[in-house]
Amino acid sequence: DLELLKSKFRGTMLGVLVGDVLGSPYEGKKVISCRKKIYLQRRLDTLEGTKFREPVMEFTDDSAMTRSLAESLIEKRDLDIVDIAKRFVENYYQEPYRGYGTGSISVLKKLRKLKNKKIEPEIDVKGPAKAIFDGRGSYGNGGAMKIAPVSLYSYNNYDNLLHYVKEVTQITHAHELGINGAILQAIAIQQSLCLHPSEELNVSNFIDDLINKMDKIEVESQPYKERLKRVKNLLSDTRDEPNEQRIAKELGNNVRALESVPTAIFCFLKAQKRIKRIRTNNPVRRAIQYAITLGGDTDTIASMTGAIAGAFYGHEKFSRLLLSHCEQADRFEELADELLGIATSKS
Ligand code: R7I
Ligand code: MG
Ligand code: MG
Ligand code: MG
Repeated sequence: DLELLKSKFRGTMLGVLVGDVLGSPYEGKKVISCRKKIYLQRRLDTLEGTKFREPVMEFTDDSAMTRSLAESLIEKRDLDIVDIAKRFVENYYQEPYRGYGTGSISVLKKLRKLKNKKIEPEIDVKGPAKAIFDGRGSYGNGGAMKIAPVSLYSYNNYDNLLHYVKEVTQITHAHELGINGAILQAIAIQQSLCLHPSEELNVSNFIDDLINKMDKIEVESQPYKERLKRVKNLLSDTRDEPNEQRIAKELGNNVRALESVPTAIFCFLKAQKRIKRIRTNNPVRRAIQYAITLGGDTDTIASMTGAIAGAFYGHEKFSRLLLSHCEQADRFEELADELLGIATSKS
C-alpha cells in the first residue's frame, strides 16, 4: 500500500526532526526534574494545540547530517560515500553552530583537507574517522542519529541496508560500538516500516527480531544483544514499573551509541501503552516526550525514538501546528517523498 508507505516515510523523517528540535533544550546529565516535566507537558500541549507566532525552533547536528545524507541519496540515486562526506563537510562549515560532537568536528576538519588532494577516495573517506580517539574511532551515537534515510532508501532490501549502513557510518565512526549502534537503529526503523500501525505491536517479538538480526551481523554485537535483553526485561516488569532513574541507569542516556540506541528502542516500545504523568493519546508524542524525561542526550535519544515511532505510526500522528514551529519541517517531508520515489522505482 503506497499511501501507507508514504505516510511512514514522512513519519520517519519528521520523527528525526521533531525529536531533535523538542529534545535539544533539555540536554543535561540527569533525568529531568518534576518541575521540568510539568513544563514540558505544558509546552507540548501549547505547541500542538494553539496557533501562535514565534521564532521557529532550530534543529541540531542530528537533523543536519540526516538531511545531508538524504540529499545525497536522492541526488546520486545510489550510495556515494565520497559525495556524502563532501556534503557533511560543506554543511558543517556553513552551520558549525549546530552542536556537533568533538570527534565528529575533528573528522570533518580532516575530511575538508583531503577534499583538495586527489588520492584513492575509498580509502581516504574512512581514514580520518579511524584516526580519532587514539586510533580506535568514535563510539558516539553520531552514526545512529543520522541513519534514518538509509533505512528508507533500502527498506525492502535487507542485505543492502546492512552494507550501506556500515559504509555511511564509517565516514565518521570507526569503532565497532559506533557502527553496531547505527546498524541497530537502522534495523529498528526498518522493522517499524514493515509493521501495520493499526495492528497491536508485539513488543517481545519486536525485540527478539532485533536480537536475532544483531546476532547475524559479522561484527561482534554481544554488548547490544545484552542491552536488548535488558530492554525486554524492563518492559515485562509490570508489577514494579521501573522509574526514569532506573531506565537511565540500566540502559543509559548519554552520547555513547551503546548507551542511547537501545534506550530509544525502549522509549518507542514503552510508549505503546499509557505512561504515568504523560497526558496524551498520541503514541508518537508520548514516545518523544518520555525520551526527553530520561534526560542526558535528549535531542539524540528523542530523535532516534521519533524516527522509529514515526516509521511505525506514519506522519498523521505529527500535529500540523507543532510542525509549523519546527525549522524546515516541509523540507524533511519533501525529502521523505523523494526517497520513497527512488526506493520504489528501484524494485
Ligand atoms: O558521535 P558524535 O557525532 O556525537 C553525537 C552527539 C549527539 O548527542 C549530537 O546531538 C551531538 O551533541 O553529539 O560525535 P563524537 O565526538 O564522535 O562522539 C561523541 C562523544 O562521545 C565524544 O565527544 C566523546 O565524549 C565520546 N566518545 C569517546 N570518548 C572516548 N573514547 C566517543 N568515542 C570515544 C572514545 O573512543
Ligand atoms: Mg545534536
Ligand atoms: Mg562522530
Ligand atoms: Mg545529542
